[in-house]
Parts: sequence; C-alpha cells; structure tokens
Amino acid sequence: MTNPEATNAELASAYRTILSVVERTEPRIAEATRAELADQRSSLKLIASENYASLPVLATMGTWFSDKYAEGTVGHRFYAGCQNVDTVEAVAAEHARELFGAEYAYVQPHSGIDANLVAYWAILAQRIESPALQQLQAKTVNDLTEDDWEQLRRTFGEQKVMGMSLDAGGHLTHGFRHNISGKMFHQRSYGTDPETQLLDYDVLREAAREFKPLILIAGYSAYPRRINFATMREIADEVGATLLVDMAHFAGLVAGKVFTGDEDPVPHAHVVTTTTHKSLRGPRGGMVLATSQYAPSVDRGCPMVLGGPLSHMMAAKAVALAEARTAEFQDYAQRVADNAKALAEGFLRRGATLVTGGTDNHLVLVDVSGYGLTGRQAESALLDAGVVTNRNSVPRDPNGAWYTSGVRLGTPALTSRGFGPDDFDAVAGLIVDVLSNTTPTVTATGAPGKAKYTLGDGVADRVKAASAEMLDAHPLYPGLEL
Ligand code: DSN
Repeated sequence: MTNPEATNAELASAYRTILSVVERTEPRIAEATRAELADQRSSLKLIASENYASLPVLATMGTWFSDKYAEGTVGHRFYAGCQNVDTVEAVAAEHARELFGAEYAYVQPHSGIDANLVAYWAILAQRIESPALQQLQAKTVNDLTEDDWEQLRRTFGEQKVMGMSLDAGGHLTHGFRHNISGKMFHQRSYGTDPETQLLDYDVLREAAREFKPLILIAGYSAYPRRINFATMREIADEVGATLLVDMAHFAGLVAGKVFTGDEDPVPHAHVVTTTTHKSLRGPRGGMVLATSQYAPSVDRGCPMVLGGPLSHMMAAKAVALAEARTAEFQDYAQRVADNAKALAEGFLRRGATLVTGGTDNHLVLVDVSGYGLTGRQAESALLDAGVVTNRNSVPRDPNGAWYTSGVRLGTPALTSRGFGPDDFDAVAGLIVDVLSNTTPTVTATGAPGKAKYTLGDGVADRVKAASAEMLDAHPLYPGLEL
C-alpha cells in the first residue's frame, strides 16, 4: 500500500466534501454514514468475514463507472461505449491472475454466491451437454415448481455435489438445502471427526467413492484449520469429480503467501471462487479463477448467471488486488494468522473450549456451551460490551443453526488496524470476562432460555473501557475526520 497516513489525509477532505453535499439531498444518509464510521471505529470488529478496505479502494467504488452497462466480457459487450470498462476489467483480471498464479480470472461476480453460481454453471456447461441448460433460462427461478426441479435434475443426469456440512464449518452455497445449490443438485456433505473435529481425508475419500459427485467442493466459512488441496484433488480425480475450491474466507492468506504448496488451492483446483472483501481486504464482490479448460464457460457468467457487471466495483477490485501484490500485504496476511494463534492461545489459557482445539488460519470458533450459553446469548452479550462477533454452529450442534452453541471470531479486521498478538490475547480476556459474567434467563418452565440473558453489573463498561484504550492506540483511517 502507499503511505496510508498521507493518503488518508488527502482523502479526508474529499470525504468531508462528499458528505456535506449528500447532506443537502438526504441528511439521514449523511448522518448514517458518519455514524457507521463512528461505530466501526469504537467497537472490536471480530466478524471473521469482515475487514476494513483501504480508503483508495473505498474511493474507487464511488465513481461514474457505476452508471455504465457492460454485459458481456472484455471486447465482447452487449452495449456500446465500453472501452474504459474493458480497461478496468482487464486490469483487475491481470492482477488476479498474477497475484494467484491462475490461468484465468473472472472479476465480474457481485458476491460469493454469484461466483459459486458462475462456477456451477460453468462446470455443468463444460461437463454436461444438455438442453436443460436452455430450459432453465426459459423460466424465472421463482416459477420453477418442484416437478420442474425434478425434471431438471433428471435432464442434468442427476448431478451431485459434495461439500462440507454447514455445522462442520461449510458454507450454505455448498449444497445446503435452503440454498439454490441444494435444489439444483443432489448433495451429500462431509463432516469432521467426532473427536478431533478435524477433517478426516480417509473418511471423505470413502464417502466420495460411494457418492461419486460431479463436483467436490472444498472451502469453509467457519472451519478454523487449513485444508490440504493436493489431497482434495487426488480424491476428486479418483472419483472423476471437478474440484471446486471456495477460498472466500482465506483468499487473503493465499494472496499473502501464508498458504503455499498443498495449502494453496490455485495449483490444485479446476475452479476457485472467492469473495474480495474478507481477508483479501478489497471491495464487496466475488471472483472466479479457473484453469484454461473451464475458462470459456466461466467467461459466459454474464449474462448466463449474472446481471450487468458492476464496473465501479471491478475498478475497486483492481485497486485492492494491486495492494495485495505488495510486500506490505504479505506482512499483513502473516500477522492475520499469527494474531489468530495468539487469540486462540489467549482463550485456551483462560479455560475456553475451541472447536478443533485451536486455529491455523484466520478464525477461531469458541464453543460457549461450557459457559451455559447459546451462541445467540453470547453474541448479544458481547455486542452489549462493544465486541462485534457472530454466532455460529459448532459440529453436531444441539442448538441448531439459529441459536447455535458457538461464536466465530476472526482477526482480519483488527489486524488491518494494527492489532498485534498481545492485543489479541487481551481481546480473548475481555471476551472470557463477558462470557463468564453472562447468565441465561430462565423460561417459565425453569429451564435456561436460548435467547435472553443477563450481563453482570459493570461488565459492559469495564470491557468497553479496556477496548477503547486498544482501539485508540490503533486508529481506523487515521487522519480521516468527518
Ligand atoms: N457471510 C459470510 C460469512 O460471514 O462467512 C459467508 O458468506
């Protein structure tokens, strides 16, 4: 990155001007924008999928590229006048290819779900020749009946996907029943070992041999460990599956060369999808990387699956990817992983239970059942104390996906602010303070409830005061005063 302090100072007056102009049109939006910055500055942001993009990335989103339609792809657009969008898309794709060592990069997806849909359709289009692909386009998804879906599945040849189960840390787009991926495909999920809570590749291999998926999906949003993608590819090859890796959560660790060799998905997977706003610290959006075999089908993502590309977001992706190609970003990525270890050790030292017993990526999953709490109670009590997390299922969670028994924490955002291992150790202490001093409210039957709770007197103030010291020491966007 360029000198962030100097850049922030230059951009500060631009943001002040923009907000004063917005204020004249819709003051509530100017006020909410200022309030959001104040909130983000004054809370411990530990949501594992969130980060703080640089001001140059944020500023690049707000331009007239937003006004341009550009369906199609570089050099082949359905609209005239796309020469500058072509430049933006080509530069972003070039950075992505070079950063990740990918044969092909597609930077149009608007989100991670969109990137996965592009990947699914590309894999189907590449591997299956069927009129069903056209048939689905003739109707809108909302018009499809269960019979239509059944018909489509039959025409697709009963295609199957296999991904990590939601409660083991997988993502809903990997075949979960309430996501389109669980409707489009027959799906089976793989979990983790009941004792170690780690992926067991031998069990996975056996399940894949039996199920024979067309697509084997690797990737997670709440599994605190690294994956061996060489082994995943071996399994995929053995059963004739296409290996799709969704690296949305750990793309920053791949970009920053923390995950290399067998832990780098790009040399091993046929198709890799990601978001750009999590550990990669870019604008909100998605991206697909592919081998040249799959590139022609991925390249048809718009209009096959996607609406018109968001050219202003592709421009911001290009800036973020350029930042991710620097030595500073590699240092950042290493600190994300080191800080996660410090956070995990801080919890273990204070007697907390962590799923898998620790972490070797950017996230930690705390099992809060030992404190007598559900994930929902823990999440709410922590928020009362200015600690922003999200509740998450733990493997074989008795409280299901709504209340859950876990809280997921990630280090990417606070590492962007400059927090180090000692800070994260202290953060673990603050969280344990809140969890140990929260009691579930009992229901009318006398049993502990799942949502309501009481936070002990003075705890929120104590934790907020300690957080404020750390947050002040690591200011967010220093120099930017609105
Ligand atoms: N919503 C993202 C997360 O929090 O992990 C994944 O889609």
